[in-house]
Amino acid sequence: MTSILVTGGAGFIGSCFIRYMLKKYCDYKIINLDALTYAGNIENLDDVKNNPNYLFVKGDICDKNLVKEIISKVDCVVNFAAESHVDNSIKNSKLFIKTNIDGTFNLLELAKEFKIERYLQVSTDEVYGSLDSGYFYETTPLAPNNPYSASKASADLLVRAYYKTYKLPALITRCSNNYGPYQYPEKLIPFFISKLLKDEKIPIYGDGLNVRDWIYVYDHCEALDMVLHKGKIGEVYNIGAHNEKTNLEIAHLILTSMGKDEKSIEFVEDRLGHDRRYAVSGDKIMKELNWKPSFSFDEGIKNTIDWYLSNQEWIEKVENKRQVLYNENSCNGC
Ligand code: NAD
Ligand code: TDX
Repeated sequence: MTSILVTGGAGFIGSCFIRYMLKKYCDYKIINLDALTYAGNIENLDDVKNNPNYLFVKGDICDKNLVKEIISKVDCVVNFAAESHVDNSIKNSKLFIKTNIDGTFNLLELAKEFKIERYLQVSTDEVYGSLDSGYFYETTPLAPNNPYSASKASADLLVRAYYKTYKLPALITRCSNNYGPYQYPEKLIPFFISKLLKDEKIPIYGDGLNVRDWIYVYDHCEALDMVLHKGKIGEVYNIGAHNEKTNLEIAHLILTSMGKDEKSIEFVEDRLGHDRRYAVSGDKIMKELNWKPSFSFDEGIKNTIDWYLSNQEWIEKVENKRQVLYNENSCNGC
């Protein structure tokens, strides 16, 4: 394996993965195909843009001709590209169906045609739905509860079918909630930091007791590298770090770090179909691939909050970009 197509590499996790891979494997070539939606920011990879082993291509994973041209030049594919925000999917799910399902289908078809060595689908623990106690295992039935997770589960099923039917050498990972630098400030942690920087209140959905299982983005990328190289073809691997926190716990932690108190909290209407708790078992990847997370939650969250506080220009820039794209795409008078 020497050349990899990474899709969605200008986003939060994809950019961390590309940086990680270029640093670790100095003989690998990486092509980053990204449509640069509001969530994609090419400057996230400024530090590697002159690396001779890195090439950026602006484009859509649904574009058959473009993907064909790129796939014919690589050995493997790692698919991060997705619409990734649950609240957006609840407002309008159309783009989620297009990118997350049609886009994956396009990649799978071409990966089959060009006999790709390995295809890795970066999925999420949200496909398992919600659970009150215990953990999601790789054998837990899929039960997605919102349009985002339904689109990711659909993509997972297509990947499985391409492995079973065509022997496409595919793997799937399902990771828990990521946090870290460069996450678009719509997701809980950067959104709350961005609000507090503007002296605004932070909106907690419902009672704030929903639980998420947090993993530092670097650890996720390390696990993806492990699965890509050593994972057994056709298998699913959960990735998690056993850091379960309620949203209120996360809110208090951020408030304290930023010298604020609970007067900055505002309880708002609950998210529709709001999953109560996610918690993945990482037993399989830990036992079979000998992977475990390196970052404690305390260390990871400190790095993360420090990064956003030192990179407020980045927050402003990406928030402005969404506004510009929104204005360009909105239809006057129709
Ligand atoms: P993100 O929204 O930050 O990045 C998505 C990237 O995909 C952006 O750069 C965007 O421009 C690009 N993109 C979107 N549509 C595209 C298209 N049609 N063609 C090409 N590029 C396109 O998302 P993220 O948080 O980095 O998540 C990456 C992947 O990991 C997603 O597949 C997501 O489902 C999965 N995942 C995320 C988390 C999490 O906590 N964020 C957890 C588990 C799994
Ligand atoms: O303003 C908010 N207030 C609030 O209470 C926001 C943005 C979120 N929340 C709650 C909803 C969730 O219980 O915080 C929790 C986390 O919300 P998100 O950051 O939107 O993440 P989540 O819905 O858990 O999904 C995330 O993890 C799985 C990612 O966005 C997905 O891409 C990933 O697959």
